[in-house]
Amino acid sequence: MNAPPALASVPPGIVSLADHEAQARRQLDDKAWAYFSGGAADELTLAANRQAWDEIRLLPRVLQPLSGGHTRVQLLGRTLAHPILLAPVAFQRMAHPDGELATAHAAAALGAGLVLSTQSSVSLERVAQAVRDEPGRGPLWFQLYLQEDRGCTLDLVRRAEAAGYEALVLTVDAPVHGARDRERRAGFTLPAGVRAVNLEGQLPDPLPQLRSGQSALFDGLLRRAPTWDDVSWLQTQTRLPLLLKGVLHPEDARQAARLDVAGLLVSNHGGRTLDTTPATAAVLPRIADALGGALPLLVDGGIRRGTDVLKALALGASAVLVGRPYVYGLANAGAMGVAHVLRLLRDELEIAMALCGQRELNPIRRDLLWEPLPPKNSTQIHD
Ligand code: FNR
Ligand code: LAC
Repeated sequence: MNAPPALASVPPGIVSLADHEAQARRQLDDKAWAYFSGGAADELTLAANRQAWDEIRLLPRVLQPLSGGHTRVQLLGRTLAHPILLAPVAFQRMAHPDGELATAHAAAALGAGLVLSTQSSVSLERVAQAVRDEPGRGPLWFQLYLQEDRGCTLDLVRRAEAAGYEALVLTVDAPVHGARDRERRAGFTLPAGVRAVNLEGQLPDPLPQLRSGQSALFDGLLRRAPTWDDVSWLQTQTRLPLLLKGVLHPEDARQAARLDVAGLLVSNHGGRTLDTTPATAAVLPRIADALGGALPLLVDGGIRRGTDVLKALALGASAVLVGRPYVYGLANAGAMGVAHVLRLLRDELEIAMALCGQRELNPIRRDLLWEPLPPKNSTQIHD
């Protein structure tokens, strides 16, 4: 691995996550930019994720006691310093030579939870070893993609357990890549030296000979696509808590609760899989209502401000994850950049809490969210 410049610093004038994004655009080549920033198809969900947080208005309370306030939350039996985790993002050495190692160091220093991708470009063992003994670090979770061969899946699970990961996050919304038009236009391929190192040595089974009329997708690539049975199977194979990432339908949330999973990540994969799904900010309260507190909920997609974090918690999440913003921080200044992104978000969260009269995050007042009244004298229109 190339030695990075010792403690690169964040360029002056970067004071928000949007500033990091603009700077990263200058930092990354066109292909890496297309991969990290892009979404699926027309990128409607990608845009909707952002827009939905922006459209929710906060209705602050004044003159509330604030002294002794803090951002601590409870999650899976642990107290976290704050509710911001780093979402699994593949191939981070494409953003910076230190890749996931820099990200992990920054997360540990800032007490942020880290979810490492199955497709990380630094091995899951190296990442865990670098940070697992850091005092004050947040949770260390491993994101799992079920491999076609269940033996290979088990191998990954055993490695994650042995390395010290504390939960598994099974991603269920991407049995196949979305239609990544932006990547295809840019001619995206992984640069030399950046690989899914955790999966090395795994040879995919040859695809079966298709009979006429069979689909290369359903009868080929997806012939062993994961199902709910695999979730139950996985639960019998590991002592680690299992969370599901990528649930949007309330009925799927109920099914997950029936299987007694440890938690749900309400996510549309940052708009990278199925385009035209609703924004996660719109889905979250419906899932929260469907579950009535049965499972801890986390949410990601378009979270860029401390106010977004506060809104997510008011809508029923216990914590949030951010994806692209920290990768932009990584591209801009390595570990310092990731730490800066986390610091900005947390500082903004504290300011938002103080200005909303919210000393703690639990309990959080639902009436913090503004709901416009229907227009006065509006008449009900029946058809
Ligand atoms: C992702 N995401 C993702 N999710 C996952 O479960 N495994 C993975 O390997 C990846 N890889 C990945 C790569 C890149 C470049 C991006 C942008 C995203 C999805 C990620 O965990 C998360 O759901 C979204 O990124 C959240 O949205 P924001 O914060 O990026 O808007
Ligand atoms: C992605 C895959 C790796 O979103 O999850 O690029």
